[in-house]
Amino acid sequence: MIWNESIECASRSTMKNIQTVRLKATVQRIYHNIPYYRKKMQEAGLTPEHIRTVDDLHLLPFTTKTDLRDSYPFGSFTAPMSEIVRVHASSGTTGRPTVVGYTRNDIAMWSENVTRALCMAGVHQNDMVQVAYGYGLFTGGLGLHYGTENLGATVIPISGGNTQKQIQLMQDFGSSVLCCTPSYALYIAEVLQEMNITPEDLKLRVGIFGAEPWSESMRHEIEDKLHIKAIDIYGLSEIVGPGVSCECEHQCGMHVNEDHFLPEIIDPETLQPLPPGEVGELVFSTITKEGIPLLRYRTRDLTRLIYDQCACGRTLVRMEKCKGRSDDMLIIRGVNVFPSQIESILLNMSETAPHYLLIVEREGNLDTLKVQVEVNEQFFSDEVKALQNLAKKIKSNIESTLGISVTVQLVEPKSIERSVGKAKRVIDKRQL
Ligand code: DLL
Repeated sequence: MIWNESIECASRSTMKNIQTVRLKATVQRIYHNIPYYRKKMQEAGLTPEHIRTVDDLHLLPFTTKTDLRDSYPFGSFTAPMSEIVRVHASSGTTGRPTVVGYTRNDIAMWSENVTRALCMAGVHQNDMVQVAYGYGLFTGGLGLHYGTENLGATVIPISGGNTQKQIQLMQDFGSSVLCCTPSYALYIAEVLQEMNITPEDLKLRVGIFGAEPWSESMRHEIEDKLHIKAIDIYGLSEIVGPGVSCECEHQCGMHVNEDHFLPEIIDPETLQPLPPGEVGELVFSTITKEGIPLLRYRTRDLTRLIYDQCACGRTLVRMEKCKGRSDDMLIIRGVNVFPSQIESILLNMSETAPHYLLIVEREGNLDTLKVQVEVNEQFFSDEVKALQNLAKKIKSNIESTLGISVTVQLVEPKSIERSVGKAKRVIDKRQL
C-alpha cells in the first residue's frame, strides 16, 4: 500500500513546484528568525528573494552541527516556546547535545513520514509492531510509535533492552514487525537461539532497522536468522528523526520524503554539489518544519541519490544504503577505511559471527589496525591449527581489499559486548 500516493508518486515537475513554494517560505522564516543564518546569508550577498526556485538551493550557506551547538539549547528554534510541544536531543559523543523542538504540526508531519515508511516496508493495519528502539530523548522509539498509531496498526512500546521479555512478548502477542537497530536485531536472534525458539515459533514478518550503518551482508544475516524481510530506515534527530527515508519492499535504496526534506549530495572537501549518481556527503534542507527548520544541514553521511523510477511506483528519489560517515571513516596509514568494508568481509565468511570490533592505535608514527572478531560456536570448538588458519584467511581477505596490513584476533563466541541501541564498533585510541 502507498500511504500518500499523490505525493509519493508525483511527477518530477509537480514535486519541484511543491518544493519551490515550501523552500521559499522556509528561507523567509529562517532569515527573519535566526540571526546566525541571516548573517551567513548576508555574508554571501543573499536575501530571501535570491531563492526563486528549488534549483537555487545550492546558493544558500550550509548549517552544521556546530551552529546547533553554539545556539544550545533553543537558539535555532523559529517558533515561540508556547508552540513547542516536544523536544528531543541527540547525545553525540562530544560536546553539548543537539536539541530539536517540534510544534504540533511538526509532530503530525513526522508521523505522516513514518507512516509512509511503514507502508513502504509492507506494514499494514493488522500488524502488531514491536518498537524496541529506545524511548526518550532519542527519536527512534517515539518516532516509530506515532507513525504506527497513525497507520492504525498496534504498537507495543517496549523500548530497547530486556531481551528475554522482548522475546516473550513476541511469542505471546504475535508481533509481526520488529523495529530496532540492526545490531540489536542480531542480538535478539542470538538469544532466541539460546532459548531454543525458532523463527517458526514467531509471527515476525518484517524488521525496520536503522539508526546505524549496516551492510548488505548484515541484512542477509538478519533475514536468514529471523526469517523476515529486513528494511532499512534512515533519519537523524536534527532533521526529524526516523522516517526521513525508508526502503520499500524492493530493498533498492531508501525513498526520501522529499516534499519535506530536500536531499543534496556534495563533495565534503570542496563543498560543491556533485552530479546525480555520485557518492558524497548527504545534505538536507527541511522545507515544512516550524520548530527548527534547517537549510543545507551537513549530515556527514556518505551515500548517493538514485533518480530512476522504482518498481514500486513511487517517484520519490532514493538514497543508497549509507556507506558510513565522513567522520567515521578511518584514515589508517593514509588509506581510507570504512568499518562497513570490514563488516562485509567478516559476514561473508561462514566461520565468523557478525560481531566485531576495530581497534586503531598508533605505535611510534605508525597506525595499526586490530580486528577482533568472534568465531562462531561450531567452529570455536575446533583445533588450534584450524583457528590459526582462519585468522590467516581473515587477515589476507581484509588486506587484499583494504591494501593495508592488519592484525586479526579471534575471540570466543559472545565475548564482544552486545548493544541494545547503536553498536560501537570502532575504538580509535589515537584520539585519546
Ligand atoms: O538515529 C534516528 C533514527 C532512529 C533513524 C531510528 C532510524 C531509526 P540520531 O541519533 O540523530 O538519529 O543519529 C543520526 O545515525 O546521521 C546516521 O549517521 C546514522 N543513521 C541513522 N539511520 C541510519 C541508517 C537516529 N539507516 C545518525 N543507515 C545519522 C546508516 C544511519 N546510518
